[in-house]
Amino acid sequence: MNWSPDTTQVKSWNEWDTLRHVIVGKADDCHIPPEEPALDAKVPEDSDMRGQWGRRPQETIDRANELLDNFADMLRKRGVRVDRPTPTDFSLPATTPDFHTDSQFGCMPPRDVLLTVGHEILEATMSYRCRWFEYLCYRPLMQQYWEEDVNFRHEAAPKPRLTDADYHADYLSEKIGIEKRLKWTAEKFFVTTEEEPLFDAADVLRFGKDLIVQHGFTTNMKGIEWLRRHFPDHRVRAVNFPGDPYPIHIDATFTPLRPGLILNNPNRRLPDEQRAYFNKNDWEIVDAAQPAHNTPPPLCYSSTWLSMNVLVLDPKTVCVEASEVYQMEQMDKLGMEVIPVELRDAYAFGGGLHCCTADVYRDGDCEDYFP
Ligand code: DAV
Repeated sequence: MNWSPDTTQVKSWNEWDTLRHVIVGKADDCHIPPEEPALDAKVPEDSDMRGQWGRRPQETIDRANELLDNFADMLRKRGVRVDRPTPTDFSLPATTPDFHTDSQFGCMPPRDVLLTVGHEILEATMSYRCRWFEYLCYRPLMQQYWEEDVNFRHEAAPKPRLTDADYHADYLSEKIGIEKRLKWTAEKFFVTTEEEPLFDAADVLRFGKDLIVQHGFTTNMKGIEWLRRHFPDHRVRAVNFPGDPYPIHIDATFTPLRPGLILNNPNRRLPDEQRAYFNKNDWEIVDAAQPAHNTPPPLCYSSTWLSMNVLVLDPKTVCVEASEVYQMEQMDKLGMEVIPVELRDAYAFGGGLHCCTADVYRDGDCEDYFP
């Protein structure tokens, strides 16, 4: 059955086929959560965010929402159906029998929480305590899709305990230093332990039959094994990017644009032995252009490499952040039509154009790109 705007269908097998239906996040009530192990490990040591938390300033929330609304409107004008989450009260603490944290995070980056694979949307375990309840913001949509599409599979991975046993205490010291961080990354010694399966959805890239998953701060090997058992018809492959001192989420590191073409962050190169898998199947891995900025915007967790956190609308068309002139130029040279989208003032709320979206429907079927 082809896609029609009048019926809800959930289906998306990859990152590039023509996008018809998407969720775009919201910045409402977003908080900088109090310190906690996995989150702390990601805050750069020289960041303006160290030691401060609370609700983000209203004018920054309003500005981020203006940009997200404009992005949603632009997609709608191009015929894409856009849904939005329902924010909960993020000032409320997150408390379970196993942990307590004084506030939550927000619902700007749905990509971190929701993994769409075929007709299924899977809620990730998550790995930060402050994001444990974030799936609730998407439940109204999940319920609606479930009512409207009899083929939709709504799944949730086992909620993790997130006790202190989930985190390596070595990462909790104030100053670790980049050199040690890089050594730890190369050794695959990350802040999360192997206590229980953990993964964020944004560590997973969908290449039809293959799911490529980054092992790092937010996804451990047990999380990857859990995905392997959950998707028995897929090949689930773990990848690592040794050049990244703060490895969370694959989508500012490795960006497929269309069958056969991937951008890789030149500071976080995929090791040769892992590259071979792509190269022998005729995939070209190209160094991404440099970011246009030397620093992230204020109060931002992410690096300047959100430049390559793009949303592919179809194999010839890509949304790139409007100030990322070098990335836009490279896309143009690679034969992509570029749609500039202003989003930089929303980066602090959890990421870029890929992060702030989650697929509901793309054309195409499950193909084997690595036969
Ligand atoms: O480069 O800081 C950001 C990914 C956000 N989902 C980075 C990774």
